[in-house]
Amino acid sequence: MNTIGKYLLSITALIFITSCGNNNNSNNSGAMSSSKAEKVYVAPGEHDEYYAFMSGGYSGNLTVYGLPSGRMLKEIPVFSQFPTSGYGYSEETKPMLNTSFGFVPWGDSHHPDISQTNGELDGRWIFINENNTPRIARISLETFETEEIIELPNSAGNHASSFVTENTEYIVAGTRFAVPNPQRDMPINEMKGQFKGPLSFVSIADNGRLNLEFQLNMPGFNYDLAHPGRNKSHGWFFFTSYNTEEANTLMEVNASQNDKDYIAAVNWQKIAEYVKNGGGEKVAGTYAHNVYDEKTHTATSTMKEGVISVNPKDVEGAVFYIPIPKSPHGCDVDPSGEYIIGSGKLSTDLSVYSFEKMLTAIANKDFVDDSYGIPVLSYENTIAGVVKQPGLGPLHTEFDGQGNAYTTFFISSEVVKWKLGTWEILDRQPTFYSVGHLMIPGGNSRKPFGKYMVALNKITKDRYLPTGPELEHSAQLYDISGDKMELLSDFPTHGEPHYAAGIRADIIKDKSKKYYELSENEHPYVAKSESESTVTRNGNEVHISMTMIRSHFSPDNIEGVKVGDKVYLHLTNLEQDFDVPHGFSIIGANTSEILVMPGQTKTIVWEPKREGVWPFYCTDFCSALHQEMQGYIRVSAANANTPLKFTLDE
Ligand code: RUQ
Ligand code: CUA
Repeated sequence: MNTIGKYLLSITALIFITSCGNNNNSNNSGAMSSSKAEKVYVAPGEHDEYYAFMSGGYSGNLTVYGLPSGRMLKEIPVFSQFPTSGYGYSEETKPMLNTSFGFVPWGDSHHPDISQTNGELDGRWIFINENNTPRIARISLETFETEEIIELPNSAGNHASSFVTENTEYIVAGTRFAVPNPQRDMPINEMKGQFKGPLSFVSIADNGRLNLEFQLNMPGFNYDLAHPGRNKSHGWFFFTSYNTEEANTLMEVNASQNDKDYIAAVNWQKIAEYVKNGGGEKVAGTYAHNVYDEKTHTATSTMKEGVISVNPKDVEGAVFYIPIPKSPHGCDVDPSGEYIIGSGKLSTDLSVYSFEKMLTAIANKDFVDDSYGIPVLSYENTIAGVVKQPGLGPLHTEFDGQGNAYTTFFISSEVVKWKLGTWEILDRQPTFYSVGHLMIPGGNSRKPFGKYMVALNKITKDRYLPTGPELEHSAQLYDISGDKMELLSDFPTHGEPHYAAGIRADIIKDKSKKYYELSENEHPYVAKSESESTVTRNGNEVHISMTMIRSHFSPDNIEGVKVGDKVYLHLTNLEQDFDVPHGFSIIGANTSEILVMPGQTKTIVWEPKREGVWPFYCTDFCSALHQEMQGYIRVSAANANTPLKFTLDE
């Protein structure tokens, strides 16, 4: 090439590069940006159109955002103690974090999913799984509080969870790590054929109660993600698996040997029927089942023993494997229920399977192999189509309800929109950077609300002001109502959002609870009025039933407490008004702060270690006289005989 040619080429390259840069920057300037600003602007006093519930990842919690504004509305404590409200610290909520391993006050939450009726989001509850100590939580969308947590025994790395079937019949929990089942002492390198991959099915009663109905004792692969069939495939569940090699070391190499891993297709209706008729055998498995009672404002933890285990070989026609290229991650089902999308992380193409073709192949017994007695269908006879060269490192797919799918690509940092059925790529938009999950409100249902898409990115660098080595992950909001996705805004999330669930706000906002009825409070130590407040001694236990109302405690002077006592402060907030919590704090208490909602009773324990007169105060700025909301407890020596006395205004 001559010099001029080279020169032209480099100019072109330069233009290309700068125009790329300008593309990104054009988001921030000119008329375009004002129209984008309008799209995310929610005027003061106005409400957002959608709720978005973002997994808190390693925070163990769930955060609530408004869309399109990206304003964080609340953090709901689930699997972790939460100082802001005292969840997991108060005596009433500590049992929520009990497990068969004891008190586990910090978890790793992953995939929230909202309850459904006839395949549409009904806004009763949201479920979320804990990965490390396998658990599933149910959160009320009236109170936005965690009401129930069930542990999954015999499981490890509860990742393929907590996805809901279309009438909220079941939520599932896979095991991401194959483990001996039952757990036992054995050499690690003998895992092949010995370890198992139990898939748990937890049923949900009309009042929300969870029940571990059965575990499908699958071969020892790693079950990574799952989604229920819906519409025509209702009754089935699909799980991606990796490490069909059953390698136990240097997994990044050894678990990537096979050309194909499997999607497990499970007809759960068949298995539930089998179990109902007495099928399966009861095996060992200890697990905690923790339930929060809204009337007593108290959680109980029950340790349960034994679970029904089903051998997949014993239920004919219920479990099949479908080959899928290269270590799949996401497993997503489109709103019609016909297409099952498996994302092979190391594959260059995206494989989409057909539910109909799968049924035909099963009917024709078109099996190419079997794996530990489970029939393996052929790739060719189940594949619906392939999205060619869509990007690098596909992870997750959501749907807009208009026949389009949106897949995230971790390595090439983009969301790609493509058409179901024709498999053509319609649009691609960069994300900043390394997107994991994405969420379209209602995207995991028959009827997605296809207006917005949120990309949940792993890497944030340079998007916001630096905050030291740790940056909150970045979420990006896209308008997907047109042909092309349009990036509207960035906002930080809390913890690592593995997946999210979104719902139209009007489905739940009017049901949202404003306060707890004091008249319905059945806490054993409630004081429903100031005249009911008491202090009683029982050996070295002192129980104080104290009330809180703007702007004093009753009683506010207490004497007769001694060093070595165990003082239970049962605090009832007498307010019957929206948004008037009171707090409580006393120097020297380990649980040094608690927040009590109107009509609620909560308890902290204080073991005074020193004589003196110790002040306590309200921690929530509740009125103009909040600073006056305070009191004293006199603590005498262990052998003193200071009489027990409690007063308000003498
Ligand atoms: S998994 S990317 Cu739990 Cu995809 Cu987070
Ligand atoms: Cu009550 Cu401040």
